[in-house]
Amino acid sequence: MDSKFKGVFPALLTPFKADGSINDDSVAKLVEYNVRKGVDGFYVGGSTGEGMLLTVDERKQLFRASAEANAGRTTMIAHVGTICTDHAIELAKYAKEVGFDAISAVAPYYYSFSYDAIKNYYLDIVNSVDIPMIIYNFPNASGFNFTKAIAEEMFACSDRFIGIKHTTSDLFLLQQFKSMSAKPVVYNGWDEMFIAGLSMGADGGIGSTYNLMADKFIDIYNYFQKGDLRAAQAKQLEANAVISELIKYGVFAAEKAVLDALGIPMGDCRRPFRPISDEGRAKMTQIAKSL
Ligand code: MN9
Repeated sequence: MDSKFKGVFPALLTPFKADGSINDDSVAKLVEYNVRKGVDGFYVGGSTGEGMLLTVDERKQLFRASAEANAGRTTMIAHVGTICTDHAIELAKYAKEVGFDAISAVAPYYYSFSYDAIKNYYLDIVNSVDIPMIIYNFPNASGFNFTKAIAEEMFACSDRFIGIKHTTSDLFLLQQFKSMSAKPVVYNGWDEMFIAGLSMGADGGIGSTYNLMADKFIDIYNYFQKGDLRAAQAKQLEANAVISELIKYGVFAAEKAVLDALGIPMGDCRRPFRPISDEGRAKMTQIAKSL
């Protein structure tokens, strides 16, 4: 596996201006802020990035703005998943064109598509563009749970499948993915369990809370690699003290409020997400000072 896919990847938040359009300027600031902290790459336009609430054109705008800001310094993964295969293909082609290293997609949701439909969705996407694909396994959101057997079967169809972003607390399954003959790169999806995911074999993590505290996750990763589990655990507990507050107020809106307080204007989340409460914003301003 290519080592550029290992490590700590913020699931990039998408900043909006007051009129609701994407704020390219803040995309650049947020990318810069995290590149300087030493992240290994970015996962753009996924759940955290409100990808499914953006138009296809906006998703392209986000890919372009983030790739330009990154300027080849770290590994870029574009989330192109949607329920419409044609849109996903259009996004995948665009991601490749603006320099992304890989694409990723959640399984198509809402219609309870058959396994055959889901498999062909992935194959249609990977056959449309010659960059690697990282499957996004998020059963709570997509309604479809990859098993090791299903993943084996899909990975056998194309060597463009290189990894799995695993957003469930089933870390036995994470380890089972790691034991596949295709040797996929596997990312931990719940930030609050990063050290646990690493213990079960994760090669890194993709997370929303990394946007504002990547340093803590880089520390967890590095301590873990050195075998200093006590120090890694202490950092995880520090991160979790923050995460437990973010979750109370709506995680993405709360993360945006912390970044606002740190000087990167993020705006609200897109409707139907609700804006953060005044109480939540005050709390996030306090958290920003503590970081
Ligand atoms: O991409 C994120 N997943 C979702 C990963 O938000 C669905 C996580 O980073 C969580 O936001 C985070 C807080 O629960 O672990």
